[in-house]
Amino acid sequence: MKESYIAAKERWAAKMAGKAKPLTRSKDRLPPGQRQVHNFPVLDLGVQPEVSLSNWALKIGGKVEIPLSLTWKDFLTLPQFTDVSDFHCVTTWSQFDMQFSGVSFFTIADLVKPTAAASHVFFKCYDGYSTNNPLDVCMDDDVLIAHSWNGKPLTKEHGGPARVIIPKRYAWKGAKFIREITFMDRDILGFWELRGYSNTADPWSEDRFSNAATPPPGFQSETAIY
Ligand SMILES: Nc1nc2c(c(=O)[nH]1)N[C@H]1C(S)=C(S)[C@@H](COP(=O)(O)O)O[C@H]1N2
Ligand SMILES: [Mo]
Repeated sequence: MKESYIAAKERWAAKMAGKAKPLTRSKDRLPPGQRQVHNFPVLDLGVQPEVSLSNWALKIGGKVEIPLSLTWKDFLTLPQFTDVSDFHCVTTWSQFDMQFSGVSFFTIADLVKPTAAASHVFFKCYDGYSTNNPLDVCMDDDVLIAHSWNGKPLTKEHGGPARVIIPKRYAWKGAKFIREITFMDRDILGFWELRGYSNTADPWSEDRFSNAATPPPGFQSETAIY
């Protein structure tokens, strides 16, 4: 087992036990090329699917020992987790100190038990959006499937009933309106990754677009299609 995984799980266990040290935030929290905003902009594909809680299900499968489909009630019965993180959108806005509550990715992984073959995770959403991440990016102490933001249920425009939060990646790597989580033995590209966005999406290295610091010719930006 990788040491980084064990260390992340240890940090997470401390958070779950309420024993995590308060985060000392560096002064330098704004990744290069970003500006801080104090509102919470909405970015979507122009569709905000209406999913009633009674119809909501989160399917989790692929390279796992125990595939599952969680109802809303099942989801809320799982151990609950609250964390504060910063949010960076590739369209250059960042918002600090976002408090999200929900279920940790670690909790989901412990339930379904990814097999040794699992190396990547593919996320599918109720609006047709998708995104992909390496498994080790998801297995971190700050990654969760959130149902609340700042103590209130996530609104539909921000991805309710539930959305994925991966603070160390640009926000497009976090699926709103989450519907399905598939553990994969290979990487497949999601919606924006197929359209010129970086597959790795690290805000600290301004890893915005695939193979180039600037958009490739003909690149359609997020905002252009809204
Ligand atoms: N299902 C879904 N998830 C999505 C998107 C989307 O269009 N559909 N947009 C992504 C992008 S590009 C960003 S920046 C964030 C925006 O989240 P927000 O609208 O809550 O700010 O969600 C990400 N997750
Ligand atoms: Mo975005």
